Amino acid sequence: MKKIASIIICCWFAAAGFAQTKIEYVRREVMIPMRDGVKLYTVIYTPSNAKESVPILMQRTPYGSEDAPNPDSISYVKDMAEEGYIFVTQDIRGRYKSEGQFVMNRPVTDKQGDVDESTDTYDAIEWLIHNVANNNGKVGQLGISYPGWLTLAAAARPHPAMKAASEQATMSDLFLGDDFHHNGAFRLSYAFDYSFMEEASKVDTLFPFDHYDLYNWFLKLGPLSNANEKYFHSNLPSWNLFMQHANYDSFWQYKSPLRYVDYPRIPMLHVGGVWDQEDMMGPQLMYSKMEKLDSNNRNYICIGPWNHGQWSGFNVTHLGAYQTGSNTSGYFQKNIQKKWFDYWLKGKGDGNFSEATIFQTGSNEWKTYTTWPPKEAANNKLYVTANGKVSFDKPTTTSPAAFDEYVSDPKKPVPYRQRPIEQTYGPGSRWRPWLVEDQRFVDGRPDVLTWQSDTLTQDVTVTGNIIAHLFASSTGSDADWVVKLIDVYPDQNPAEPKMSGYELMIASEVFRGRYRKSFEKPEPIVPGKIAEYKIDLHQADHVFLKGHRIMVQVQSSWFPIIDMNPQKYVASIYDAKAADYQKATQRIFRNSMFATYIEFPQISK
Ligand code: PG9
Repeated sequence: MKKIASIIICCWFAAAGFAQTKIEYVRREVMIPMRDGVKLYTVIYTPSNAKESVPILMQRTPYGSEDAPNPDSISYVKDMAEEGYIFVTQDIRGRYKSEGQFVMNRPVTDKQGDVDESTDTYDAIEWLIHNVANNNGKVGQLGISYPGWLTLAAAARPHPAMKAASEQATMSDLFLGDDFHHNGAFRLSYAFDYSFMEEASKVDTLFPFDHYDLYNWFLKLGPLSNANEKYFHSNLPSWNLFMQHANYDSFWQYKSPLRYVDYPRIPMLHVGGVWDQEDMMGPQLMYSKMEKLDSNNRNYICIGPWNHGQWSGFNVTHLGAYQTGSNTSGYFQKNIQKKWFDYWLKGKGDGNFSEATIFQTGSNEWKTYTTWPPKEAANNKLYVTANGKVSFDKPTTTSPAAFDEYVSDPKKPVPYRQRPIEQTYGPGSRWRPWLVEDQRFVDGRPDVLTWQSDTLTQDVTVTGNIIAHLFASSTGSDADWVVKLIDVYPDQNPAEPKMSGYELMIASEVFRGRYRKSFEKPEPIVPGKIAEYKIDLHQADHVFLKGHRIMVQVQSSWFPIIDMNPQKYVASIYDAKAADYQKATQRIFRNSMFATYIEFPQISK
């Protein structure tokens, strides 16, 4: 199913449409032997008429390399191809045309004799620098998403010839955030689709759903144990592992790059999208983890107005309805990515890179910062208050009745995007832009709470890490909390009529209540007792423009991207029975003692 792969991998196979340039590329396919004898299928494009030796730019992928087109025909690397690089793309072990066994996100082990993605990259580089003519002995690696994580893993234990890397939309910790869980809440529809796609066969395969609207299909599935009983029959290793490791145990911790990634051993450019529907956290978390140990100033980040991997496309000027006002992918490809690799691999340029290059949404301007998030940003607080309002002033009321409430019903979960909810990578899927969908589709639902500001009389900018502090109670003994920070456009918006009244999510996240004290050791919620939930909504740099309003929403389901919390504590949600799923009344408090707020970092002008 190459079609699926070509949609999601965003590697050399992105948007086409450029004329041939002076440099001619010659394609070659080889099987490169690894230290344990397994051979990996590799496609090499070499510039036949380059005047000098050139570096190797490598990408490794689980999505199939055979269709890798000529590198000067795709926007992602076209600028580099025009000036001459050797482009290599390799199927990782066990996928497509490579030998060996595939293990999803096989962790770096550091055990003598073991193979993992860093040793495979090491062996591939060793072979390439000795067997590809006219290379200059310098290798760079890049990739988006799984290929981004492969880059991160390789750079964690780099071959001496590996001189620079750019992980782009890497997944980081798969329990705390990114593809398969967010704060312990299981990403049901994504995990279901993706484990089948990668593990049902050596090549990408779509699960044969018998419904188009998967909201209904997952609702009908009922308890999660039904997935194996009815469909997978314990044949998918990743799905089985999800079912067996309900908490942040040693399995997840061992798998996490937080364990095996330390300082930037080689220069690293982290790239992410603010609206990345798969791996938003990865680049932010990996940048900040490495930054703490970056004594040689080799760690950099770029965040743009993109969904998953959108920066690889040709002339990207919008995401869904959101217009960025300029070609953001072109800017990235030419001014950031190419300059980066040219400097480290070819010695071109002055090497003066900005620590953080961030596209500020709302104002639609590229900004640079010397620290990210900016150290100088003051942590202002945006409170939810009475009458559905938000305010930068803390509520003064001491009334215990200062709360808003709703009933969360597992039989009627809130859809995470407008229905029909198509298969993630299926035909007609609107998965990719869902984080910028107009949130008006949940307006009026009794199980979604909304607070908003008056119309802003001046621009309000938020820059940095947005964190929600929810003071909440539930009548249940477990609960999910979804918090959304939303930019509400003016009801009449002549500049962009389509955006009139639009409710654009700027930041959002889910938190599974049982993990409020520890992801390793979940605890029931005490019914009726107010507890604080600290929920990282990740980073943003956004201007709420004059005339707009700032909105906050809270709800307890986001279905089926997040599985429905039974709302009754059971040791493992994966063993929950149908009868465990119960309605619960949720209260969000807004008095002086229990003041729900959002950390709203702001740089003073
Ligand atoms: N989001 C995909 C993925 C990355 C890493 C692990 C699992 C899934 C991807 O697009 O490659």
